[in-house]
Amino acid sequence: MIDLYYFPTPNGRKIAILLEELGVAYTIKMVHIGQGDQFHPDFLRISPNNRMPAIVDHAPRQGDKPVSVFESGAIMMYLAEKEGRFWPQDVARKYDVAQWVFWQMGNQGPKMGEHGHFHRADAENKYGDLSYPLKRFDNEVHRLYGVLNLGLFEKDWLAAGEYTIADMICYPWAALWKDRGIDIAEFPNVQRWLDKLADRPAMKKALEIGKDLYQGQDKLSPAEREKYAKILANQRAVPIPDAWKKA
Ligand SMILES: N[C@@H](CCC(=O)N[C@@H](CS)C(=O)NCC(=O)O)C(=O)O
Repeated sequence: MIDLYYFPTPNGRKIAILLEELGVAYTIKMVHIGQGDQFHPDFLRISPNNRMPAIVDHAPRQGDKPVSVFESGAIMMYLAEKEGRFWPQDVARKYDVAQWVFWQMGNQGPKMGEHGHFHRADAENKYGDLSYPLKRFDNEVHRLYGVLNLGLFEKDWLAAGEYTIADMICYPWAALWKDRGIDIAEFPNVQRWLDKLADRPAMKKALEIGKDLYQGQDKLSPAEREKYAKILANQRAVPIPDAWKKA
């Protein structure tokens, strides 16, 4: 059984999509990041980065100790490798998939995350002139849709000639084009790929999980947004939790 430490954001959804596609049994452990659950000492043991998603696998292939993994890219590789699906292991195709997983983790996720961060900060109208970071991240997000569009040229899937974790990990952020001021008609290969993925039953099921709890910061009331911002903005290093220290 897999425990999925989850909150309904694009990074959380990546893992729910893969688990639904795999048809593997899992339990959702909600990590309410707007209420600070990510700083609980028990969760920090699993994910010292105080970010979800994370998993604990109670039935690993080797040994009898539960295995925990944080960082969505690593989690997807772990699950795909364990189940022997959605990640071909011959060297050429293995790294065709890996390069897109790394691209997502190093580019699409962080840049779209910062894009949202600075646009929200600008809307608060109290941080002075943010025109440079806004321009920087508007350009980057546009560039990254172009990268996906190139990657999908005359192809159904991003990598390995089949549906893999590369597609699953890139989908949840790419699907947010409307909120990001992107005209998807500019990127027809991405549009075609998004439409095909949105139609998959596993995708539909995964995207429903936790929808009642949260649908993005833009959908929060001003009071709720302020509550989230208090927890999510201005984070600094967390000391070793007292609960970790031996009595
Ligand atoms: N690189 C990480 C990013 C995860 C991430 O940023 N998660 C956010 C929600 S989308 C989170 O847990 N935030 C809690 C916080 O900022 O304290 C991954 O891909 O797993």
